[in-house]
Amino acid sequence: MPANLPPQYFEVEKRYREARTVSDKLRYLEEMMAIMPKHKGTDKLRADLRRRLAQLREMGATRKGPGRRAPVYLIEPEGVGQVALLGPPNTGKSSLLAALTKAQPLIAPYPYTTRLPLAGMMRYENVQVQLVDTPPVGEEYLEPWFPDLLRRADAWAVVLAPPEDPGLAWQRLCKNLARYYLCPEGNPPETPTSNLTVRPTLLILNQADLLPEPEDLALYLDVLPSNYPRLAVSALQGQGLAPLRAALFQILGMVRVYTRAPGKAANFKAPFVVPRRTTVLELAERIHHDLSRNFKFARVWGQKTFEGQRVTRDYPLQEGDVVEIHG
Ligand SMILES: Nc1nc2c(ncn2[C@@H]2O[C@H](COP(=O)(O)OP(=O)(O)OP(=O)(O)O)[C@@H](O)[C@H]2O)c(=O)[nH]1
Ligand SMILES: [Mg+2]
Repeated sequence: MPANLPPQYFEVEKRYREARTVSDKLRYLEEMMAIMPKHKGTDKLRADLRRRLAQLREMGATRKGPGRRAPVYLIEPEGVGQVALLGPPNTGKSSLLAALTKAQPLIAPYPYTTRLPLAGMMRYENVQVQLVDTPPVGEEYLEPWFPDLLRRADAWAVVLAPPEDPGLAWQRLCKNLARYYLCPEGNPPETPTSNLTVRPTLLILNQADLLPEPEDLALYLDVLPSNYPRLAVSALQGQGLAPLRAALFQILGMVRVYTRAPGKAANFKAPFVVPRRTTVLELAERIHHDLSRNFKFARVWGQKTFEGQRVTRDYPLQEGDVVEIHG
């Protein structure tokens, strides 16, 4: 047995042995490769895993015809948007993914458990948001796919936890991200840089159950910058998860609108999810080209003031609007 295999290797290996599908087996083998330390003692095992990977890939390829399977870190976007969960080690990123979606990530009391990203779909009322759990961001070098994954995400949710000072952890994280030209929106680097990837960001203080006194909780939250949405939650006890679902949708900057045909009721189960400030004409264009070409006016029933009022083509849609387009 090669020396120094970390405990999570054996957990993943167990899942690998129990996996029934080729794609699950592939996923766990890739995870085992990522977890395994690279030194002389693991050379033989590494070669053995590589051989098994090649065999499995071949099986996968013959089953699905030509073309290679995409690597696990290329996550196909699904749902109305993708939010990456990121942060320092052991804060509960994987626990949150497990609490909010049906995904089953590895969760363990030691740091650096997650080695590869894993996606899950989170339901929020009538929409699905894709969450991606990621390996921890520490001082060390990030594998190239990691910043790429963060660039492809629509928004980021930073997961912090006591007892570490979340203000300091946040500053350290921003510094680490800046090395890869990644910047949470509203926190520009001191030296202006081009090629920055800026993403709307939500701050989550997880493990709030460890701070049962309200004043302690307030103390921890207050050190986080107030220009970001800040939420205290507990993945373990399920505290604050309903507002977190809403916040994870809202950070995407989208609104839900509903269409109705004249004289018919709107279908509230199937919203159009469009970026904030989308105009009613842009919505018409999205539904059908003819609808925008023949656009005359629209009627809007809104949450606040509108009750079937006529609006012009440049009316910016609001969350919850019901729209009737007249051509
Ligand atoms: N008390 C408490 N413990 C939690 C909570 N969320 C997670 N934990 C525990 O914290 C430890 C780390 O959880 P993970 O979900 O693996 O954390 P992670 O951020 O994914 O860790 P890495 O992948 O290593 O970065 C586990 O022992 C969890 O059971 C929480 O809300 N409250
Ligand atoms: Mg994890």
